[in-house]
Amino acid sequence: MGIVRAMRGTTAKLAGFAATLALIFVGALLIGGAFGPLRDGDADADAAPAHGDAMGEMGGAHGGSGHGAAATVRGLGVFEGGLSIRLATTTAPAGRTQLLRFRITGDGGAAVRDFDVEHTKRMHVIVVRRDLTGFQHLHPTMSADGEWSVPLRLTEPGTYRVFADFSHDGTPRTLAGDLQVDGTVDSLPVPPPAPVAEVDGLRVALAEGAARAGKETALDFTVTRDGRPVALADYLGAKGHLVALRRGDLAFLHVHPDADRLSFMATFPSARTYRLFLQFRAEGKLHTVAFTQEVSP
Ligand SMILES: [Cu+2]
Repeated sequence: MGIVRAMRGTTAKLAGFAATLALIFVGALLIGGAFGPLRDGDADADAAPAHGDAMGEMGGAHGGSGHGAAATVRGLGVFEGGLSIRLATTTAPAGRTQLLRFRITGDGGAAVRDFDVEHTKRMHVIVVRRDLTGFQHLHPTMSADGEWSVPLRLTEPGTYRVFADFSHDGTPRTLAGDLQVDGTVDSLPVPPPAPVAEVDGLRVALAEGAARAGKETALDFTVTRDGRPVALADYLGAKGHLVALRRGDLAFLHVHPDADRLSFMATFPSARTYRLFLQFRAEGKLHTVAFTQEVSP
């Protein structure tokens, strides 16, 4: 998703990454079952700002180089670079489809209407509950007066983060606001890391590799069925899209895709647990699968 870094010239190459699609996904259920016990400090560890997070700001202006540039985190607020996200409503009913509506406004409160195309779309929306479950990737449509809307159904109560991921005047932005679904919330722990996830009978493997804060990390996925590689169709201009969210504050990470493989380069800004939401198209369907990635100092 939007996850894209705005470097001109590399736009096409990067076009695949980031955001993308529209399947409701209950990550926890797909990842292999049992949730592990919480580690020490799990509950509170994410409340404090992580050391090293300052790095996340460095790439924000997209002046950076390509792979290997400083990590960029976005999506931490409703305001960035003079632009705001304004959700039409901040509450939603459980289990009922309704229109998610919002505007991106600039100075003076006027709606922005001229968005750049990124990954074949002018706007990418990611919705996820605060506990990193219920991931959805949606592509809304814009009315003439600048209001974006898309049908949204949230089955479980809780607080959801709504990310609007787009590019404006050549600069990628991710703005985020909260949406509340009333009811009794059963928060789920983030599943422990597992190298394999299954979705729709497909086996998705994440190649083992240590992830260190501030260091570029390759995230290589393979998809097989019954031990045989599965052909991947293009999805939003690449072989797949990956959204990485940091546990605790749901910082939205830029991930750079390799256009030809299900491979991504990510620089995690801090030691922390991240949840990776991978989306790819195979066998005529869009699939979404999630992995937990631990990043060490
Ligand atoms: Cu998208």
